[in-house]
Amino acid sequence: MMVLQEMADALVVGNANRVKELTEKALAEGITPGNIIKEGLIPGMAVIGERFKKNEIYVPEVLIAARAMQAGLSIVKPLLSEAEAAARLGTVCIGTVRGDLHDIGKNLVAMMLEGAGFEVIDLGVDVPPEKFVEAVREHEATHVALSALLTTTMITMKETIEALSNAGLRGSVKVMVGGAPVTQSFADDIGADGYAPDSSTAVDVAKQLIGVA
Ligand code: B1M
Repeated sequence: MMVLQEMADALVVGNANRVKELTEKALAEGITPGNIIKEGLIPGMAVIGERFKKNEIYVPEVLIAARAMQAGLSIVKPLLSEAEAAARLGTVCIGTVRGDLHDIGKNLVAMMLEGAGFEVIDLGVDVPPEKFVEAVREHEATHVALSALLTTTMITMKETIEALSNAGLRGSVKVMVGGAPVTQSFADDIGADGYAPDSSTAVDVAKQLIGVA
């Protein structure tokens, strides 16, 4: 459908007003909120993810595109039927771990996951392990995404995984970790299920962990 292609193109160039207009037009044409997300907003965000991964664009362009995505998403999200909401890929509880206030990278990961079709519960920064545990229970999360930018706070990722285990939730939730000082070998050491060096890869990893191509 033409309007959805135009919406994806407007998102890629970060034109939030145009995305908003086209979202309203698509709704007026009778396109369902779920299809607007799946065939307009997500494909646009997927292009941004690929370009970011190839270093063809940088953080500012991703943030501008994400703002355009939010312009459309904020209109259609409240209109999603229960069935459409249930068709989401999964629910991710994301946060920057206790003691750490860096949130730019975490916000990018949250936006990319939302743009890829996940429900994202953003717990913010300086999030203690108990808050992750509570949120996983409350939202029946499929994934937890932990961000840390300080070498001194990386250890809290391990504590968070332990808290999930102690709460009996470890079997039902996939834990992903990331942030500048985090590595695959650290992720393996602390028993995380996945590691992503950047926000686009975080989407790939989140999907792989639940067997979605
Ligand atoms: Co801070 N800071 N900072 N800082 N800061 C760093 C991280 C540092 C490397 C700077 C340096 O010394 N060169 C250093 C850490 C050193 C270390 O631990 N080895 C540092 C320090 C020391 C500090 C303070 C202690 C400084 C002080 O007060 N003495 C203090 C700590 C405060 C605290 O957290 N308790 C502090 C404070 C701050 C500001 C508040 C001023 C500000 C944060 C603002 C904010 O986030 N709202 C800040 C900033 C901006 C930085 C730098 C300059 C930039 C970080 C950033 O936003 N990068 C940073 C130096 C640097 O990295 N060059 C630095 C851009 C962002 C897009 O990248 O966050 O890596 P990044 O996210 C990427 C990936 O890592 C990945 O995807 C993202 C997108 O591709 N990713 C994930 C991130 N999270 C993920 C989660 C996932 C998956 C992937 O889940 C699955």
